[in-house]
Amino acid sequence: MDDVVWARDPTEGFILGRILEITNDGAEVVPLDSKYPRRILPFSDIFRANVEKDKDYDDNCGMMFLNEGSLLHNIRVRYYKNKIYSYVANILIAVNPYKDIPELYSSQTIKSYQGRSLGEMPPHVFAIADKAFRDMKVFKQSQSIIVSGESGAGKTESTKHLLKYLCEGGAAGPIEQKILDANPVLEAFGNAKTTRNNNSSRFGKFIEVHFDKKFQVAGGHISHYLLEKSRICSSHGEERSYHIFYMLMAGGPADLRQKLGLTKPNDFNYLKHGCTRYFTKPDTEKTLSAGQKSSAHVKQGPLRDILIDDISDFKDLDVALSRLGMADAERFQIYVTVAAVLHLGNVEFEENPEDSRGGCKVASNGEKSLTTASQLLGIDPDELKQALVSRVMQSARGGVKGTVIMVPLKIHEANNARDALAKAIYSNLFDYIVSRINQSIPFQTSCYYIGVLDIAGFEFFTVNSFEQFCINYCNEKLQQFFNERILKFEQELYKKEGLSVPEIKFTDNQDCIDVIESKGQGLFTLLDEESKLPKPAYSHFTEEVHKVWGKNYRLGLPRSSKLRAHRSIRDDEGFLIRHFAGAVCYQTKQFIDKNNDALHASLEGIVQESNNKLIQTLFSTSVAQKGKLTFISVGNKFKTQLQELMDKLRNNGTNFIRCIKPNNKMVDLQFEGSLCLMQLTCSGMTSVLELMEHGFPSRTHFTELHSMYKDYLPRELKQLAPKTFCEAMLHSLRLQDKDFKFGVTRVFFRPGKFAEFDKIMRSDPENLKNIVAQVKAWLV
Ligand code: AOV
Ligand code: MG
Repeated sequence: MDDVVWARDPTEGFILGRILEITNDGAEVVPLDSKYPRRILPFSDIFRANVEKDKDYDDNCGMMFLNEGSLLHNIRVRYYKNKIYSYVANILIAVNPYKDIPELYSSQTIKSYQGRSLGEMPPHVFAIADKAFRDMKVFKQSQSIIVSGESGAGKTESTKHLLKYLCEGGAAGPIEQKILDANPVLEAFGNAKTTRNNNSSRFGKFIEVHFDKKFQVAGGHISHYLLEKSRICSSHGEERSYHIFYMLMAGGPADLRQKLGLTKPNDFNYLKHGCTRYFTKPDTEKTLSAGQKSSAHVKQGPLRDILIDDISDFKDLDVALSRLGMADAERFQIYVTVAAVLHLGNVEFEENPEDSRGGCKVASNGEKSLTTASQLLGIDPDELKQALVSRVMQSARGGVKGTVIMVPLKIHEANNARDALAKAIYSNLFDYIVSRINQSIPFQTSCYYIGVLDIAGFEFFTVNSFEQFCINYCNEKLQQFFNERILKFEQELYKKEGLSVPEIKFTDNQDCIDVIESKGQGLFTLLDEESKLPKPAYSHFTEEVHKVWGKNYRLGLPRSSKLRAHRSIRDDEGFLIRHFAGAVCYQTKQFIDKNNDALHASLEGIVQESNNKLIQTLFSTSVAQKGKLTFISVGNKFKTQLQELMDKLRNNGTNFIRCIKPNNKMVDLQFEGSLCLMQLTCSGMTSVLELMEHGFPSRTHFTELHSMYKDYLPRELKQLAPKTFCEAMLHSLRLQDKDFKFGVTRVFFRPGKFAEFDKIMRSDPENLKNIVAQVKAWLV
């Protein structure tokens, strides 16, 4: 089989074949399986293969040939054996199994990973959690675990398992329980069913678990990023809005629903254009009381996803909120606020024939909703009405103060004002809930923390808007950090330590980041400048973008306008960015709206003066400046938050988990090769593998190794200088010379070899005696 190669294939990713003939710049390959056609491929699409029947590797670096073909093959073979995890050196690859694998996450399994080096046990998220925990202790440094991958790849599930490991490692005390309780709450308010994932997180989060000086859990902190606001006011097709809306209607007690005027999703404008089903697990249904069963809207439509269960999720949410310290009254206020958003959405407008300036009024079928919404929000219905259909402006003429004038709004303007209010209420509620969770898990005695980042991966859809722009910018930054930590750092280290390892090429993406965030003229700045103009227009913004960055390689015209090469840009278009993971066209149409967090002043004023205390609180922050501002930049806030996050990540030790989605159908046992390969490439895994083929992925300072193991040895050996100690140890063990190398300050191990070493050191005392004897012999 030695002439067998991996040949690139558009659907499988790679298939096995034999080289028939070498051509000028490639070769003709005949696939082993005759169902695939022969092909002529460039050398960059052909890799050496060494396929042993049924064999797979825990660490992809353990294979004989490290290349894209063998990586994909190993991951595929393992996937079909239910081994969803594997390593590329210290990076964990996790393939979403889309099914429960028994025992994979049991408490027993958790125990079996405690205190074990990476590589000693089969690959697992628990192994990464334990590594982070041990690194925190040994290096006295906070740690981050960066979980990435595209929508539905399994980031949030992995995050939950990591937190469970960190919090349940000992006995889960009250603080640990609260950190775990945060999750159902965040998911209820921040997750939704999309076409890609039935439980898609529509926000990013960084969850810190803080430890005291005894390395016991001391508290926690959650930072959240970019809740998707457009979803609050609309959902389409098979998608839903945030789970909480459906949970309340499906699972809320009858008297609560009655007080809140909640009927069924179909009755609400914000929900009715999307999927309006509730989800219930088949077994939950059996346990429902007869009364619940007969209520018209409990059983709607087929049971599509047993993982979402709106009825039992509501119960879990309610319990979690109360354990987090939110008593009955506060929880009630939260549900009131959620319901208010829905009623607000039902306030419709129609032309006002009595208004000569083309203004509008609340339509007759919207009056009732207006009243309900006002009641729930604790505000006067007439004032709300007034604020929705008109806008107070200070005339520029007329001296210092200016004259206050009322400008009537057109129907679409009133719709926008209403939606802006609904979005502000809901997203402020989300902020509030996160801050309440944070209050209940304070961390005064913290010394170090382990932070888990769960944020959406690179996105490119048919239409990409401001949300994709922000998330892809974030991924661009994270990719740079990954390159910095793994690739650049690796090369520089080898060089510094005097190890000769060939240079690896990777594209630095700083130039792309510059286009987006640079101070004077970055896209975020251009957008903010446009937003501050008296009459901002997306077409003008788009023009500016091309004027400033048109000559830069990273920026281009969107595909559709490229076809009409020399015509000017049409105003429904935008720009294209060549990201590290591929080119994406952004449609700028809604950039200006989506980038603005400000409510118009009259609306802001009303909610601030609400006699509902929660509503008042939601709008109490920065009262002073906010009331006057007409523009609050979403992009700028995100940029700042991301900078803070990057600063944290740079100060911490790092662990990466790359999640892979095996198919788009959300089913088990289906591995689509090319889809997986693309994700491996986008996440930088294939470049890492290339680097590792020649490298030494685990390394430890002599002093660290010395302090880790000195206690296993008799006193006379403990006193050796760290470097001598390490040399003596390694040469005395049965490790082969090619498996490790001595640098200037550290010892380097080939993949998996450090675990072997660790195992020998921690083995039984008899074996240790042998080692001591060998060390002594080596020293003389
Ligand atoms: P995501 O967080 O990466 O997407 P999730 O973690 O929500 O993806 O995973 C999506 C679904 O895949 C889950 O609801 C589970 O049904 C299934 N799944 C994921 N990991 C596992 C696992 N280890 N074992 C069993 N099933 C799993 V997004 O939030 O959309 O970017 O915005
Ligand atoms: Mg998620």
